[in-house]
Amino acid sequence: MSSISVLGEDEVSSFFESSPPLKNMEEIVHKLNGFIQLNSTGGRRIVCVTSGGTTVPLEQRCVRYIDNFSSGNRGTSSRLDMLSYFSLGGELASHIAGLFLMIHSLSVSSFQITPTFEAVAEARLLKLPFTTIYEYLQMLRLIATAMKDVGPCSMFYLAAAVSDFYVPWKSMVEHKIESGSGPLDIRLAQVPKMLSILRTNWAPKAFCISFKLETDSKILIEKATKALQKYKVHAVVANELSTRKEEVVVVSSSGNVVVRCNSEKPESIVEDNLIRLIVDRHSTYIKEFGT
Ligand code: PAZ
Repeated sequence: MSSISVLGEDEVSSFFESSPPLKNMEEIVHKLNGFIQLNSTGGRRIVCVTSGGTTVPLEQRCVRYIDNFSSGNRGTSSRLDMLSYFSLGGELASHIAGLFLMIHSLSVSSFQITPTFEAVAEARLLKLPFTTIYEYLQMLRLIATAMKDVGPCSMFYLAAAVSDFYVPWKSMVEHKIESGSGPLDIRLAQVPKMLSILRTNWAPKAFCISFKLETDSKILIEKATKALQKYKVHAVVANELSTRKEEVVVVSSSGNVVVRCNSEKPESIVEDNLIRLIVDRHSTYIKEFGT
C-alpha cells in the first residue's frame, strides 16, 4: 500500500528533484553556515526576510519569463526597521543578531543603505539574491534547514511574492520560443506549497510569519485565516494591493490586529509599527518555548 503524502511531500520532493541545481550552491552554503555560526551565540535571534517577486522562466535558456508583482519595498523597509533596532542601540539591540535577506536580484540596485547600516551589514546582514521560483525555493530550504538548530530564536518573515504557477523544468523548451506561428499555449503547473513543510520538517521551532496579498478586500481576511489554519504559521500579514502601504492586518490565533502608519508622524511607514508588533510577538514566543 502506498503511503499518503499528507503535506504534499511527494510534490515537494519531485519539484526539487526536477529543478535546475543552484549554480552557486557551495558558496551559498558556506556563507550561510559562517553567518549562522557568527550570529547564533547567546540566544540571539536570526531573522530571514524574503522580499521581491519570483519569476517563472518560459525557456530553459531564458529569454521570456512571467513575473510576480512586488516592488520589494515591504522586505527592504522591514529589514531596515529590524536593523535599526540593533545597529542604533535601541531596546532590541541585544536581542537581534543577524538578518538574512533573500531578495529579488532586480531590486538589489535600488537599496539605499546608509553608512551606519553598511558597517552593520557586513557582519549582521547576509543578502542572498534570487530571480526564479526555482532559486527562491531551493534557497529557502537551504536557509531553513541550516537554521533548524537556532530553534525559537529564528524567525521567517516571508514577504516575497512567490509564484503560484510555473512551467516544470522537464517540460520547458530549451531554446527561445519561436514567434510568428500564431498564439502561444502554455500549461502552467501549480507550485507545491512549501509552508507546511517549512513548519513541520525544515525549521519546526522557528517563528514563522507569512504574507497574503489580495486585490479583492472582501476575501482578504478569509483567505489569510485559511492560510493561518492550513500552514500553522504564527501569523499571516494580510494586505490589499492598493492600500498595502498604509494598512495591514495581522491575523493570528489571538485575534486580528489592524496596523497603520502613525498619523501624527508624516514620515512614518506601516512597517515601523508592524515590525514592533512582530518582534514583540517573537519575544513572547521565545519566552514561552525557550532559546
Ligand atoms: O514588495 P511590495 O512592497 O511592493 O509589496 C509587498 C507585498 C504585497 C508583495 C507583500 O506584502 C506580500 O503580501 N507578499 C505576499 C504576496 C502573496 O500573497 O504571495
